Amino acid sequence: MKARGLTQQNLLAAAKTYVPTGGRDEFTAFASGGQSGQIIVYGIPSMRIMKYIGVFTPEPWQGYGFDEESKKVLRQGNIDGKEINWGDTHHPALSETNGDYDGQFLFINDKANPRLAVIDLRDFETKQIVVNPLYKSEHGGAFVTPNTDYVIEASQYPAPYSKKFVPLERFNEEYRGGVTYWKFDRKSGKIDPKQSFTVELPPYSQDLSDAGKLVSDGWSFTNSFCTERYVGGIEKGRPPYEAGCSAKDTDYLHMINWKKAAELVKQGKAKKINGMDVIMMDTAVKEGILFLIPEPKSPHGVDVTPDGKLITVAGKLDSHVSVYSFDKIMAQIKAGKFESKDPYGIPVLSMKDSLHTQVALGLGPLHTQYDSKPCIAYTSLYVDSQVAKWNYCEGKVLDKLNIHYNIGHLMTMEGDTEHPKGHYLVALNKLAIDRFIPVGPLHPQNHQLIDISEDKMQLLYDMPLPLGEPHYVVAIKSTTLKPGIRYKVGTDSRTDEPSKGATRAGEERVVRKGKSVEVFGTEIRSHITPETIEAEVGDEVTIHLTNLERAEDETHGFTVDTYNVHASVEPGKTVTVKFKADREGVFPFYCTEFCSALHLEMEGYLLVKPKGYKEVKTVEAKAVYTKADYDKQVKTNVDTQAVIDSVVGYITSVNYKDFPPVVALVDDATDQLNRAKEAKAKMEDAAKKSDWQNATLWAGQWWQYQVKAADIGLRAKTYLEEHGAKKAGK
Ligand code: RUQ
Ligand code: CUA
Repeated sequence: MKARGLTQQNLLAAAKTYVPTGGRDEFTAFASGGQSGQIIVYGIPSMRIMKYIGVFTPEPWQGYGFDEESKKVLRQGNIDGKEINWGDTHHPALSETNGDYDGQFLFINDKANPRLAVIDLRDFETKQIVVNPLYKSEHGGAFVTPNTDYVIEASQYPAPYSKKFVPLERFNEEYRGGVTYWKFDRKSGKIDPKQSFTVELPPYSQDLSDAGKLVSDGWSFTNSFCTERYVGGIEKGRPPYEAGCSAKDTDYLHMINWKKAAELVKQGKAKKINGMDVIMMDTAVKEGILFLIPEPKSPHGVDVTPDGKLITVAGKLDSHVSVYSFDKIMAQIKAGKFESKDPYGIPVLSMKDSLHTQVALGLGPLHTQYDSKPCIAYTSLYVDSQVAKWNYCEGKVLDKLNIHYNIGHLMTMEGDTEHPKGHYLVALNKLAIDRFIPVGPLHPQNHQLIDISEDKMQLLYDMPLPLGEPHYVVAIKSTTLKPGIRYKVGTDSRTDEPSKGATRAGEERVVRKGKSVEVFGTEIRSHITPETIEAEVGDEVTIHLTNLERAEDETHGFTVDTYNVHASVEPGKTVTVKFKADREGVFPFYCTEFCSALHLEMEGYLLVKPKGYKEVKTVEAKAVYTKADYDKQVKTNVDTQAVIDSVVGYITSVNYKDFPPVVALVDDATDQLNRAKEAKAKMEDAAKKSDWQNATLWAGQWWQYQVKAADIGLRAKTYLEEHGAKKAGK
């Protein structure tokens, strides 16, 4: 403590966040990567980053955007044919079953280009991107309904639904907002655009949304920040947007009965616009599915309480949070008691009659999350740079904690579900200022971990995030996640279907048809088959690679010099890379993951010959190995076999079959040893002919397989020892 200049408080905080080697974090967080267009996965409380998931942006490590399967997903995000290679991700949402996280799927929106992505948590890969055909930007997504029937996405900056130019003078008449309900089909793991629909809304600059739960299930809530419908234009002498959009004291909370809306669509009461079913405002009003409630002032977050009874709204320019009562709202709707109508004829409820309470929290309240303890909520105070803990039932402030600095969202564990888990809170701060080692004018983002298990909140840890602005993050109990560790051999991981390029051991081949060269290859420690690929300038080269490994974490990579392709080939996966061999030359290809002792030897050549190239006779390589070399190698192999036998002896002496990761390792080791047999047979053949050159090389290959088998075997042995394997039959 002294040597490092730490306080006792520091040590306690360290003890609360420390996860020892091999340990697991209790919660797994999925953070929006902001302008990076990715998702960042990290553990809580250690705040160790586990993974980036490529979503709207190419991510080379995963081959995302560099292999054909993932390019197909990325290109689903083209807007009217325009290729987009980034996204401004804001709100990740985990799939729910009965209002609680089920650990199956993750959704995230792109504010800049109105898109939504689906990530499958069986492999943490992006499987689908859908483009909203009506909006030009969106912010109020992704939020799921309690059984993930729909993923909610609200527009942000109003724009005409059409793709045509419409002058700003027609803002009130032709610019529109909306809320889209994307239908999610859990079986296929995909959004079904045909079953999705939108409710047309006035051009009020809709903002965040949330789905009702329990008593309020079937409804969704979306706020807005510019019901002034102000159109700026400082260059024309008009006051700017920020002044015009905050002129009024209140904006509108939109309430939509989405269950009834879905029925209206089924009854044919929607209008098709750009291929999407849209419930127009007049229909929504006539059918009684759309209502407005005033909310103060320039509101931002809207968050439904775990019991679904209350809705918390925070206004950036108001020092209060406003808590609305769903019961009180429903009573007015039932009684047909409305205060007024907005310019589009939508009924407006009384704010006073809808409020449960208002609590003065501090300056710039933005977002609210809930605790596992009843009635406890936490709200971010952007201007004050604080987290406020308060009681929403009784309307009183309980505690405040300074954070660093200018907090936007905050997040408690499973804090937007019906059963928040309490314990920790993460503050997502807009500024870091002086918290970290200076790394230039662009500072890291700062996620701060806060202990909320006691009455007083305690700041535990600062985590710098080296990507875009963190908007929202969600955290789930780690044990709810059940990701796989390998694919069924030959799987296209983006579609989860068998790949057309799937290739089994021994069936590797190159198929040439005119200008096309199609390679069906495999990867397994430590070689790529085939090792030489020949093409002619102008050929279209397609390379499918199947990773034949079954052992955990035995990923291989693949790249070809100059041709801008890269694949990450996890066990069982089949990946395809494609390029035009548009220049002659010699292009090494290799595995990019350090996968074994002979990883560097996991290599080969793409040879691109000029057109009409004439073969020159190749000269036979001169023999360099003698019988003595051969005998020496064979002795090494026999000694190695003794090591393998002892490891096998240990593994089979214990209950290894009770450990699935070990069973997979044993399968792989057996594979390698079977291949060793083939190499040994070839060796013996050559030896019979006294071809000591080839006999020595095949003996070496036999040894390579042995080494790999031994390597796997030793890993299995370590695993068994560390996981308390017992003598078999005991
Ligand atoms: S935002 S700081 Cu959710 Cu995009 Cu509030
Ligand atoms: Cu496979 Cu390196």
